[in-house]
Amino acid sequence: MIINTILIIALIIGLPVIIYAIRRKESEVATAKDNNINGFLMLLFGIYVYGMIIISFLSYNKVLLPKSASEHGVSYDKLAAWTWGVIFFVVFVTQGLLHFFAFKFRGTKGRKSTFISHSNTLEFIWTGVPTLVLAVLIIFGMNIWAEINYPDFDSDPLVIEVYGKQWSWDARYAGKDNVLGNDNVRFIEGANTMGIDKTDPAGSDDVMTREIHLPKGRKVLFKFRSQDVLHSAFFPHFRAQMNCVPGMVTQFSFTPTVTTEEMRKDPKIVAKVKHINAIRDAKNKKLGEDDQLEPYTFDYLLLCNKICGTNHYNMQMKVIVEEPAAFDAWLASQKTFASK
Ligand SMILES: [Cu+2]
Repeated sequence: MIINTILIIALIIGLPVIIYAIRRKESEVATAKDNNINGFLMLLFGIYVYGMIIISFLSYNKVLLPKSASEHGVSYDKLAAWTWGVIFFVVFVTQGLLHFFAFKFRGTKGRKSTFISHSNTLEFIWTGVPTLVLAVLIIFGMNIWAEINYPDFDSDPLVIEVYGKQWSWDARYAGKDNVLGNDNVRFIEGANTMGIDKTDPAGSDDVMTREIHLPKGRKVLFKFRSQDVLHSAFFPHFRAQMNCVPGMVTQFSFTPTVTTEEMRKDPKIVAKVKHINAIRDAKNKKLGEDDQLEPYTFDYLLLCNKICGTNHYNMQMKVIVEEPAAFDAWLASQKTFASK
């Protein structure tokens, strides 16, 4: 709302200036008045840009994700924070100087610019400083990349397969043997929505589910497949994403560290849920008795992050992180592929 108002005000102020500039054709040579107008407009525009940045930070920080719910997510967030910190520092200084110098050195009769053909000192500074800063960021980033993408597979991770298709997800647990049975798109029939091979004994104890349960503190190794087009399995709260590619298996591993119940008590989530429910309450006042919206409760989600067709938005699956005992009880209560 505030942003819209500011944009409209900016347009109202800006339009007459543009129209004035277009209509005024008498002279091609800038007068002292033109130079002053342009100088001050550059300064004003700078103040406007900085104002917008500050307002956006204040009004939109509530839509940011809460703290990471996975082990690697903490280093991932640290890397993101450092990168943003460096970017904002550089932008604040350079953009500010750009507007200020455009104002300070606006055209003045009789003033000429200095001609500098080359300066070794300047070349050294503007090559050296970015090289150093980028090298630090890249080395830091590559370490975290390696930590996330080459996890220690000897730690007996829980194997879960995620199968994307237009437009829903299926999940499969590898069962007691922790080995997924073979699969093929040609075996898809009736309840066998993931195409599990009936002749492979490793598949008989596999468990197909419509939601993902994860035990807190245990490493999970996800195997991703797609039935049709490119999908992308996106777990925003765990800072994890991997493409699901037809014809190949991709993988990603993470360790959940915060249960759903614990995350629901996080102050940021409490505020978010309160905000969403206030919107729902307001809507409910206008809706009939049969169309009432249910109150929202927080849940982790698996989303699709590739625009994969008309119902792309509908590709979501609930993810529940719970204590290991509760997880074991839930998995034991599920039917295996053989018993289906
Ligand atoms: Cu998709």
